[in-house]
Order: sequence, then C-alpha cells, then structure tokens
Amino acid sequence: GKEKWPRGDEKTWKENMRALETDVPGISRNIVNHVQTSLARQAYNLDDLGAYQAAALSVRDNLILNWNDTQLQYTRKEPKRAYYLSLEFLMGRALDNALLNLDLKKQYSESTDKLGFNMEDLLEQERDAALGNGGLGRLAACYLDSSASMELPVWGYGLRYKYGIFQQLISPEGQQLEAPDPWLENQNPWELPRLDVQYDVRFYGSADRLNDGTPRAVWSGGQEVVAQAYDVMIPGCFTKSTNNLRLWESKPKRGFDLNSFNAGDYERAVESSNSASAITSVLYPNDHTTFGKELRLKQQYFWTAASLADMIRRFKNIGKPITQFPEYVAIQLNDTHPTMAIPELMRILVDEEDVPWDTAWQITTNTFFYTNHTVLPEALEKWPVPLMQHLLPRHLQIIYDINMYFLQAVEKKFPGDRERLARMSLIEEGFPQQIRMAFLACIGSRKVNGVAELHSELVKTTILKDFVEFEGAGKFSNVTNGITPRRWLDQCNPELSALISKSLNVPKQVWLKDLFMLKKLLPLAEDAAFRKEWAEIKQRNKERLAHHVRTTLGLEINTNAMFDVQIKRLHEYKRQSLNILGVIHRYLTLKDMSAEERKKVNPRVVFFAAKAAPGYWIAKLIIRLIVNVARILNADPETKDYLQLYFLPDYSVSLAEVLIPASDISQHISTAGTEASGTSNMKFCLNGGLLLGTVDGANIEIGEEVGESNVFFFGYLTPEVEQVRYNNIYHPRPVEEKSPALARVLSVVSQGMFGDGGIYEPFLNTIRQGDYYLIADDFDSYINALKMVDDAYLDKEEWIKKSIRTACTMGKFSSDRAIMEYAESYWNLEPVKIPA
Ligand code: GPU
Repeated sequence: GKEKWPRGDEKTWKENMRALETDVPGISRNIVNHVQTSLARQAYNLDDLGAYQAAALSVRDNLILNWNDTQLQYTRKEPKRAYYLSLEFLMGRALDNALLNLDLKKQYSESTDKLGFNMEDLLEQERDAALGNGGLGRLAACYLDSSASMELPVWGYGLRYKYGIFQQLISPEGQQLEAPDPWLENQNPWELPRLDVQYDVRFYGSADRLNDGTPRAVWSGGQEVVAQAYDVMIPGCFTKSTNNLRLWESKPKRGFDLNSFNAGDYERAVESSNSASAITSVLYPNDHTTFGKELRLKQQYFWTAASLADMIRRFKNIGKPITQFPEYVAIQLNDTHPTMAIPELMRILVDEEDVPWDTAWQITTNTFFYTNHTVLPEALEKWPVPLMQHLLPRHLQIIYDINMYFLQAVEKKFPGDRERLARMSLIEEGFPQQIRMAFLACIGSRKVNGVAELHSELVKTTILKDFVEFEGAGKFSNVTNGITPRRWLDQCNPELSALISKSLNVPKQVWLKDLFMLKKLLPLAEDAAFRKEWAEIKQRNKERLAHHVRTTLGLEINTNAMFDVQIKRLHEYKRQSLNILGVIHRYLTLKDMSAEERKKVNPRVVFFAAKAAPGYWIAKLIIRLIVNVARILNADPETKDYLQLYFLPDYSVSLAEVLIPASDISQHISTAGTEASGTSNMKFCLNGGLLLGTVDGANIEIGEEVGESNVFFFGYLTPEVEQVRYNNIYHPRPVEEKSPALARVLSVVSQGMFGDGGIYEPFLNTIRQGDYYLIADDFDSYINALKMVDDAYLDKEEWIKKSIRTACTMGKFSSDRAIMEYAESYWNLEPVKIPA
C-alpha cells in the first residue's frame, strides 16, 4: 500500500538521505569526516589507532545503511524469523571481515594509502571481541556470518559483557595468570546503543497462584533490573543482507531503591546499583563445567527474559494471534544455557497473555530447538532447587507443573516404571534437589540435535536415551557443525584464496559461497606447477607465523621444520597431555641417537596455545609442564635443530588466524567419544593442513570426505572406551606394562628433567591411577601415528598432494551448509531478498 510520509517535507528528507560510499574518493571523504567530527582530530595528530577508528566508523556507516534496508524489508515482508540464543559469541575482529563481506577491501586500502596509513597496520589496532570461551562461542559467530550470507532473517541474542575471556599471562615458572580483558576501553565502533530498546527484568520476590480455576499466578516484589540493547551489525558476504546481533547490558532501574536514599542510606543504594550492573560485567571463563553460581543463573535469566520480551514485542507488531507465534518465530538454544527461556515463555503466555496451559505448552514446544554440545557429565547443567526458588520463584512453579504433566504422560506410556520416572524427572533427587536443564530443554523443544554424526548418536544412546524411547527418534537428529570460509580461508589465507580463484577461474564471490566447488581442483593435485604454488603459499604462511612469534615473543623459529599445531581450550579430555608426553618421548629418542642418526630426522616445531579455566588446576599444571619442557628442549644444542616446542600465550581468534594457515599437521586427539565435533579440525584442513586425530567427533566425517589415506587416525574406538575404563579401575595394569615408552617418559618427568618433578605428581597420577582419558592405553598407538606422519612427510610431493586433497574436499564443512540445514529442516525459514 501507499505509505504516507510520516513528518516534514518529504523532498527535504529524500534529497538528504545518504547512499553507500563505495568508491575511493567517497570512502576517503567519509574517513576524513570521521577524523574531524567523530574523533575531533586532524591529519597532523592522527595515529594508527585513530585512523583505525575513523575507518571503522566509516565502514559502520555502510553497514548501518544496509542494516536499515534489511530490517525495513523484514518488517514489510513479515517473514518467519529465527533467533540464535547464545551466551557466547566469539567474534574476533570485525573490520577485515566487514570489508570482505562488503567487497570493499581494495577500495579501502587504496583510500588509507592515500591518507598515509597502511591497512594491515590499521587492522592490527582492533581488539578481539572475545565474548566466548571456545568452540561453542566461535560456532555462534560462524553461524551469524552464514545466516546473513545466505540472506536468512536470523538475529543473535547475547550479553554485552564488559570483560570478555580473560587475558592469559604465563609466569616465568610456567604458571597461567589471568588478567581482565577490558575490550571496550578504546570504545567499540561496531556497536550501536539502542536507548529506545529497554526492558525491565525481575528477580526474587514472590509468586502467588490466583487459584481462580486458571493456571495463572502473580509474580511481584523483589528487584528489577533494566536490560539495555546494543546492536552489532552482521554483514552478509557479497549481499546487502545485514543482520543483527543484539547484546544486553544490565543497568539499575532509574530511581532504584529510592527508599534507601530517603532513609539516608546512600551506600546501600549504590550497592544495589552495583549489583544490577554486575550481571553483565564478566563472561564466565569455564568451559564444559558448571558451578551453580547465583550470578550465572542471573545472567541466564536476564538475557532470556529480555530477548523474549523483545521478540514478543516484535511479533505483536504484526498483529497476529499469539497462537501463531511458532509460525513467525523459531528460537535455537545454543546448549542449555538459555533453557530458562522455556519457563519464561510459559510464564508470559499463561500469566500475562492468559493463554490456557496446554495451548501455551504447544506454542512453546513448537518454538524452541535445542542443540546439545557435549555428553560429558560435568558439563550438563543442573540448578539447585533452593536457588531457583529464591531467585525465580514463579519459574520454579512452572517447572514443577511442566514436570508433573510430563511425568503423568511417561507413567501413561510406561505404567508402573518407577525407576524410569525417577531417571526422567526434571528434578534430580539429592541434597539439594537439582533441576536438570538438558531434560527441560529437550522436552520443551520441537527438535534436538547434536553437532556431528557420532555425537548425535551418543546423545540418543546415552544422556537422552529415555527421551528417545518416550518421544520417538524422529525428534532427535544431527547437524554437523561448520565454519565460515570467509574468515577461515579468504581472510586468514589470502594467498591460498587467490590461488583457488585463479585455478578455478571463478571469482571468490562465487566459490566462497559454494564451497563444494573446491572439489573441481582435485585433479590439480597431479599438476607439479600447481603443487609448487600451493607449497610456496604454505611456506610463506609459516614465515608469517615465525615473523609474528619473533615480533611478539622475540623467539626464532625454524621454518624449514614441519609445523605441528594443537590449539584449543586446555582440557583433560582434549589430551594436550598425550601430545606433550609424545614430545618428551621424541626428545628422549633424539637424545638416544648419534649425531649422524639425528641428521636424518625431520625437524619438527610443535606449537601449543590454550587457555585453562582459572580454577582447573590440573589443566594449569599441564600448561606448566609444556612451558618447562619447551624451556629445556629449545635450549638443548644437541636436539634444538630437530625439535622445538612453543607455548604461545593468550590464544585468541586473531592468533588462530595466523597459526592455522601455517600448519602442516594439526592434532585433534580427544579420547574417542568425548569431543562432540571440534571445528578447528575443519579450519586446519581447509587451509591444507593434514589431520592427526582420534576417531572422534567431526574428525570421522573429515576422514570420510578426504579419504582415510589422507588422514592419520589412531587410538581406541568409542565402543571400546567403556570397557577399557572399566578395566583401568577394576583390573589395573601398571603403565610399564601398557607402554614401556610412556613409563620412561613419566619417570624422567617425575625425576625432574623439566624442573621440580614433584609438582607434576598430581598430573602423572591421573595416568597411573584410573586413567579416565586413556592416556596410557592410547600412547603406543599415538606414537605409531606420529611415526606415520614423519614417514609421510619424507615424500614431499605426496605430502603436498595430500594437503591439496584435504583442502579441496572440505566443502561439506562450510557453515553455509550447516545453517541451511537448520533453516530448512528445523526453522522453516525462507531467504529474504533485499532490493538494491
Ligand atoms: N563446546 Br558443552 C564448547 O566449546 N564449550 C562447551 O561448554 C561445550 C561444548 C564445544 C565442543 O566441545 C566442541 O566439540 C564443538 O565443536 C563445539 O562446542 C561447537 O559445537
């Protein structure tokens, strides 16, 4: 229909509307404008940081214009929308990505050149947005990139932590120290405060059922906190489509606690203001563990309540009856962290919208989708009932009611099976009783998925087995994770990207959004000239990494060596321990050799980077061992030409972007059945690094795509692990018997070859006793796999062929594929074209 011009003179408005600045003069004008006005600086006092900020603000202008057009189109077309709820978004830097996606890289470097700045230097000025711990948070970031690139109406919802993941420092003894990450300190040009988007969120108080024949209750009293929206624009790649990541900041309600002011208790009033801002002050740095802290539950509720209120307001604007909510809204729960959204939606529907219970439950279970990211028991969230009662009394009532109806249905299907009821109850008996969030997420959702084939099977056969029996297997399925080839190939490895475009004779605009096209390059593995170019790029990426390490750490790296990389959170199940013990074994082997024998050895540089959760002391001890082994090895004149070891501190997205393209081989060596998927495995392979791994997570699917002759697998298989663990406890065998090689390694560590051996005993004992992660059981098989890697590397040409075959069969692992699976099979979303 014809829209009436809302106010003022239409012509004056329209004549003054800005368009995108896409040519070099326009870009320069815009940058200089920002230097002059936004930053209040001038040419003679502008440094790299200022120039970065001005460039970023000018890019932001373009993003905003695209964002406006996209959101206007969504409002007009009223498509079904999906919302990705994640407590973590590990975004990394934004400028390079925005320039790539807007296709303005060339123009911007020309413009900054003219203004006297080097684009590469400006990119380095940006701080990582590190609002996440690891794979789970980075997956969310890749999915936002793909949703926008696939032109899908998807928004992310998260928290605007004042401090992201801690900065890692390593003391001279090798101890991890944590420093805060004040990433907002230099201002953040990528966010837009939305002062008009605020919601009140209640905590504590009391819940009184109306008992008027309806299920309604009134929740009142307690404390109210304001959720304030900040928007981060998410540009799609080579499209106008620009989506939104809405992050909430907590702040005290205006006029908070006036009573205390009146009573002259100024200090108490300030305290309550502090507690409101505390909610979004810091990202919890624990990965795969839950601690049951009140502040964490506050974060979870604050975020889900604000996000749902925002979605419902938007839904109400289109004027449809509330029963149609699931036809317009799909909500993806990234793990169980946002599970409180389920009772919160029930509360809104029942208490505020006066919807009957069964209808409300139908709306809810048609709206949510739950992704599980682990089967490790310590990561399955449970909240103590007394804490829930205190903080969210109405939600506890609702959870009890959901549980009551649910158990009635289970009882009906399996009459008299009391044990089954106890196993499936949302409430775990104990002192205190606890709420099992994975079960709540499962029964409150339309579909449940794992993140790789094996993992999704394990979800069905272990933690949610009873639920499969009760609800049928159809509700449970798999979406194998993916990674965005924009950041993880074109941005981090521009030379390889250029070689691919040249060889395909297709611009990257095409193949970066259709990654299966890489398959067309497979025949070139047989082309010696192509192999040469391929290998030279890998070599230059190794030199780029060496340069980075030289300038940041002052260390000199042998770039003629094989680069062997393991970078991920430090966790016992990921088995960095196996890797470092293998390095020590290699060292001992080298020491056993004569100088002549050593000369035949392939030089190798081993890289680690990993943060440990601040309270995870075994993990910190493993870091300490790595650092101290590195100190000895790198100083040993007999071996240092053949074996170097580096622990690079403060692992981040930006560091990964330098490490991954430089790897010859990378390690993904979790105990079989423990790594749900892994995603860095995909990144390394896409950059032509070979994979050394266990038969676990997405490694298996990578092996299927690449062909088993191009990957190095070892270790016990998932179905065998349980029996091995059982034997380790009930029929223990000494390490000497399982692996004499490992026994020797453990003994040199405990005898102090790498400094005070005593301090490592608690770690060594985890292997000697129980060995839950099968270190000793897998050690010989691991050493054997390393030997196969060494042998394969001797044949340089064959190695390069493997590298080419690996990269060119990674099409499946584009997050575009993954996000299309969610859009089509889960959310039922259609792309929305944004007119030029
Ligand atoms: N993952 Br649960 C995390 O990074 N953090 C967590 O707390 C949990 C899972 C990871 C999985 O370990 C990894 O295998 C997976 O690839 C990633 O989530 C994304 O699904």
